[in-house]
Amino acid sequence: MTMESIPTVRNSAASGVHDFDGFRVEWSAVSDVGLVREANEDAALVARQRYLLADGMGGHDRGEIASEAVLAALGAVVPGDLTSTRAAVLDALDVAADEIDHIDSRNGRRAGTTVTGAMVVTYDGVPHWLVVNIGDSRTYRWSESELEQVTTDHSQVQELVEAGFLTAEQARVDPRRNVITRAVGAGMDAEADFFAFPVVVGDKVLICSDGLTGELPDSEISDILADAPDAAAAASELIAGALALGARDNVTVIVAAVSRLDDV
Ligand SMILES: [Mn+2]
Repeated sequence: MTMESIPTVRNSAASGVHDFDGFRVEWSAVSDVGLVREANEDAALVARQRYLLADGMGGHDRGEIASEAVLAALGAVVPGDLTSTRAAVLDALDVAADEIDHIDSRNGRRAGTTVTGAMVVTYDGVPHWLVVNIGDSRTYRWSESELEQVTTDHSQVQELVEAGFLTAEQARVDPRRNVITRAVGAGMDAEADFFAFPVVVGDKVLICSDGLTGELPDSEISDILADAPDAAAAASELIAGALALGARDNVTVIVAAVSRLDDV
């Protein structure tokens, strides 16, 4: 048996379709270095029923190695029912954390990475999105023209929002917005949050790094998802929107749009 080798998307774009259980997921992933950073420490990985994104940190290639490591570990999880997939994701995160802890850090910061994304699993026999998150990359659900942030950021400014000191919009532009409170590696807490919701025809799932949400407010993200004719157009317009506003960080997006297989 040969292992499926899944290339990551970094400084590149990829798109395709996955069919399962009467549904079609049309997906597109784009990862751009932005206009200020010299290296792209973000990466995305898409495989059947797996839509994953990581934003690495550490400098001197360490961020790239860390994001690559967590995506390789999670990309190897074969989605099944919700409970077993969740357990497999936790095991894969342990493997990745161990690997990232061993990345050389003699001349600088310890390597680490955020990770978020969605896997299609079954729950009570019904296809569901299982969303995982560590850090301040985000997974959103766009449903019936409404954009909902599924994940909760693990960041200092999110804690200030929850304590009532900042509004979400103030947090988005606050100078402390890059301070995260959980990560895989970097000597940080790597506890993962999980969320689940049914796969619904017409929904779009957006997975993105903070390089998108630091530039574009949710209202503009929602408009782009509403107006774009397909997943590839949505992904490239989101990236273009961040670039137009200065793209001070790496920008990576995955858009996954659900349709009924009978309709295509
Ligand atoms: Mn970032």
